[in-house]
Amino acid sequence: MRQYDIIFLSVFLLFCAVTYMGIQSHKNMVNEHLQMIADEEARVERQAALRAQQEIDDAIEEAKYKDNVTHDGNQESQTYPISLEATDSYDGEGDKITYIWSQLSGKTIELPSTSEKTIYFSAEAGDYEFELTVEDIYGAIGVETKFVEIQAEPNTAPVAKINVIRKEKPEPEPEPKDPWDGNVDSIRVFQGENGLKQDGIWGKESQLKYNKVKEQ
Ligand SMILES: [Ca+2]
Ligand SMILES: [Ca+2]
Repeated sequence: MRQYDIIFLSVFLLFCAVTYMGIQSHKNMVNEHLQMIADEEARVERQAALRAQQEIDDAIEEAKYKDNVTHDGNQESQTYPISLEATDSYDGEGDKITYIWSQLSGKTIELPSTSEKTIYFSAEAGDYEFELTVEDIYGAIGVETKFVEIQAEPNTAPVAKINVIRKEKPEPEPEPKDPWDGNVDSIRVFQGENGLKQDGIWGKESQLKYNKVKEQ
């Protein structure tokens, strides 16, 4: 092979190698770009799904009946009185309708009736879901569910405050009336036991002594 041919062949092979590498590099770039598009589409889909779920959650929150147990100064009572009313239910033709109540979620409540137009019961704090089914005489039915959120009895902690002042413990107020309803004999017995016979019928010393004895 002539020297000229060798040079030409070498240049050609180098050209082929560079071209191949260029094509591979381009393919890699295209693949990376396609992957980025796929990732972006997946991200958009995830966000759309999250938004849709959030809208459902917001709608449920908005439709919820919310209230809390009334503060009544008794920590033993933690229930909330509830009435579920179907009074706004109606039939387009004015057909007679029947009512069926059921509880779908939440701490189980024994409903006093499942077929009255209005039912009453008490529930503890928590989340509940109730369902009302109305049925006309043709067997056609309408259904509505209602979310109820009852929060715990509201309560705040008491506030502790200390005042420091210079003051001696005051003497207890004397009991002005004797405990024997003026029975002099009984008063005299008490005074005799306590060395107070010189204190009149029910003097101040007797009153103070009686208070001290009562405190012991
Ligand atoms: Ca209470
Ligand atoms: Ca009807």
